[in-house]
Amino acid sequence: MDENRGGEKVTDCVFCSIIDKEIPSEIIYEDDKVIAFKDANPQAPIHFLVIPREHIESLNSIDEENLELIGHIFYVIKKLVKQMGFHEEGYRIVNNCGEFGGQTVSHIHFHVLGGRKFSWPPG
Ligand code: D5M
Repeated sequence: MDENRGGEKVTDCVFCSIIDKEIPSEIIYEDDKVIAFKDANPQAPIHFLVIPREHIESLNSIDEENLELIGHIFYVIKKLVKQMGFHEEGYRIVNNCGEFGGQTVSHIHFHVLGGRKFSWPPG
């Protein structure tokens, strides 16, 4: 188990298993607070997820203690898109929250999508 996860592991959580390297994933970035890895079901030429090591179920579970973490996630996204070279053409960040929001994995995650033009409104 990852001793640096910042919270309890949830045994039936696929993203906790990715953090603990119990299941394979294409990790593109990690630090002591977050990891980023390629989405297994990409919806764009570039599609990765950024998640906290701490198991937080969704945006509904965020409180004041998590504000720095959420800011860190967005700062990591900004650095990664710049490093990967698609910051100027633009990109989309998505957080699906709850059933109506389309959330299928109950470990908060931010989708980063790029490499094509996106339409609005989303489906
Ligand atoms: O998005 C959950 C996303 O998580 C969805 O785009 C697929 C992705 N996913 C699920 N399992 C894996 C593994 N094992 N590796 C990489 N990506 C994965 P949501 O917003 O909850 O609908």
